[in-house]
Amino acid sequence: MHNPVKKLAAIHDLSGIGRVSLTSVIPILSSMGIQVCPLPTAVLSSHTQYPDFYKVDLTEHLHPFIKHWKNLKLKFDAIYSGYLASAAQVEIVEYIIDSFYNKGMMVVVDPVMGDNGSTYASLGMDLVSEMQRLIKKADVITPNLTEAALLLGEKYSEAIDQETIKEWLLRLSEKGPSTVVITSVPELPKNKNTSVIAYEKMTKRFWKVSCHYLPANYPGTGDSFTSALTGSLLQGDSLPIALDRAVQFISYGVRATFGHNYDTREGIMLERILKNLDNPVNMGTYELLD
Ligand code: PXL
Repeated sequence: MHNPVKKLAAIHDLSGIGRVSLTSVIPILSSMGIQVCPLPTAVLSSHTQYPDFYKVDLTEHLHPFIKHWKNLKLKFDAIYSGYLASAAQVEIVEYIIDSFYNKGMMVVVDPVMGDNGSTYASLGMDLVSEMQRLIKKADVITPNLTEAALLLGEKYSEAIDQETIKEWLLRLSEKGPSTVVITSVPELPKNKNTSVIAYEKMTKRFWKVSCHYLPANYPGTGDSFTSALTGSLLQGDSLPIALDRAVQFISYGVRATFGHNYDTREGIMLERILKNLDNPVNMGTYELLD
């Protein structure tokens, strides 16, 4: 059946505190006119960067959820996975992609595993090898620099040059995805700018969007970035425009939050900036790299 409103299956956790995963994915994509159908991988009291969080892993419940969805004969315009609570969930995500496959469906995999050179608490290293397999089924992947290094078995270093990033993008795209976006790439001199760099296999083009770096670390910005990027692509934008919109949205969120004396673990104040998703990109800053 045709979806008058585009329909997206969102396979992420639901964390009560900290604006990560479904609490970012749902408002962002809904604001962009996309229907989000959540398939929660886990329910947590907060994200895992707070001490003493409580986590309920939903691995054993996912197949019955999917069975019901299959009976409903749903057609998804996109499947978008993020934080998986166990390595065993990778196989389940692969099953969902195969079960709901239709021509024209976009598969977005954000291989959420870590940031700033370390892996998130409560995730095992067995997730890494499983995630290396999952990205083969994706059209779009959005690892941050830490996750890109894990996927390629490379060492994480903040002092990475652009040529190496381009080589990593090519190597990741050779595994399957037609679009690879690496986020949180520090630009030298240190702490001046941060950028996202992307490769599009069809056009063989590399794109870069930079923004000014502010010295604060907000959990969930990766989830918000990939959600805004996915929404933009589903709305029909080109990759560089989608990158621009997503970077501008996150920069705006960081700026809206940074001036307040606020617990950074709560993430960016999404509620204040959701309306920006309606704005056109008026001064795009994307660059085409040689
Ligand atoms: O934003 C990534 C993320 C998603 N889900 C959970 C997390 C984190 C990062 O800390 O803990 C549960």
